[in-house]
Amino acid sequence: MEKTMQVEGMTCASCSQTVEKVVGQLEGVNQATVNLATEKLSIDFDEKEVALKDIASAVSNAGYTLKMPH
Ligand code: 9UX
Repeated sequence: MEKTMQVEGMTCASCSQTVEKVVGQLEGVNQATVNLATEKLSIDFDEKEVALKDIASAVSNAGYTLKMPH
């Protein structure tokens, strides 16, 4: 499935590349793309293999904050 969520804390292109990398490396994530201007992360992932909270943890470990949908 595909979801787009807000990420806080990204200020330069290296930030967004880091987020794309750490999320993209997770098992079950097929594609992770960041739009730095809008601070949005779009992820194509298999919800049977990876949970949103795992994606949020990876973003958090890299030093940024994923705003969880509610
Ligand atoms: Mo850019 Mo981001 O110089 O944490 S890598 S601000």
